[in-house]
Amino acid sequence: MSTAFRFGYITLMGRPNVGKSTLINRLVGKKISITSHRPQTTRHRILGIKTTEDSQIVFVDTPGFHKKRGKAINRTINRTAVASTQGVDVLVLVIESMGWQAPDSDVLNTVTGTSTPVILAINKVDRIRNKEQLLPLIEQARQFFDFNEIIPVSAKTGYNVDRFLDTVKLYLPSGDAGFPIDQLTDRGERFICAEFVREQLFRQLGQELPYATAIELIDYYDRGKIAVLQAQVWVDKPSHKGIVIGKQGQRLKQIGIEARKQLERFLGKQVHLELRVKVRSGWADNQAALNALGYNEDLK
Ligand SMILES: Nc1nc2c(ncn2[C@@H]2O[C@H](COP(=O)(O)OP(=O)(O)OP(=O)(O)O)[C@@H](O)[C@H]2O)c(=O)[nH]1
Ligand SMILES: [Mg+2]
Repeated sequence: MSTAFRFGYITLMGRPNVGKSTLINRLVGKKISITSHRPQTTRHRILGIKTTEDSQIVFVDTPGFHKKRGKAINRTINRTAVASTQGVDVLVLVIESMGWQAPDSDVLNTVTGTSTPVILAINKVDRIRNKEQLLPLIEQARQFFDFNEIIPVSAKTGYNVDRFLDTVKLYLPSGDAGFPIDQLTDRGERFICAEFVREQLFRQLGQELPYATAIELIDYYDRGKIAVLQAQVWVDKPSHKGIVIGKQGQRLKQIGIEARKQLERFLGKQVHLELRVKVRSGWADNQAALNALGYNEDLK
């Protein structure tokens, strides 16, 4: 008889920008979820699947929860974040090593009274020189909540990520793998390709503009050695269109170049990417547009 194989779901929750998606990518060993220094980069629930000899752990990446309500898209993103904390085996609250902030408590408040084990991951410990500096933060965190475990990590360098994995695994029930062992995510190539283009909007556009954009993948053909992708960048206003395109098309070109690099790495083949910009006024506050872009699928 085989020893107990473990299978279960672990949600990474946290305020925007603490490094949830970077941590998922590190855990899975491949970039499946986009990251940027801007808050609310992640807009969907994305599964990252880690299969080891004795377990299959399904990590659930969630959008950063923030209290401000804003447009329909912000409400949908928050609902997705909260819905993703339900029905899982373990919750991991991700915070930054630089200190506990009020929005960390807001996230914790969304799971008040939960009977699910809650583990605290203190991320970005590469940002502090001396690990002893963490002790006051750990003490403070203990007073806020009775965490089952507190584990410092760096998603960026990989510090302590193996120990994190070994520890969280112990909280999973025994059970057979729920996914094929070579599957890394529940998301298809089309979704991830559109996300890689959106990542560049988040990384390359200034101020509020990334929040007023979305990506629609129009076409995707796989021609063996080369993948051909056509994507449309949705913007909210005609004035945004000019900014995204830039002087003599330079901005859009740069977005395309960087997105293509990521896509080629992800798909393992040459990519031909065509980008167009389209004005869809008010899309971010329009439920039908959000449905068309798949923003409500995570809530079904
Ligand atoms: N120094 C350092 N930076 C990190 C680490 N982990 C993530 N980052 C950076 O923090 C920023 C946010 O990372 P993300 O992974 O996009 O954060 P997130 O929590 O998924 O953010 P949202 O999707 O917006 O909620 C990026 O610039 C990352 O490169 C880390 O361990 N150390
Ligand atoms: Mg994210």
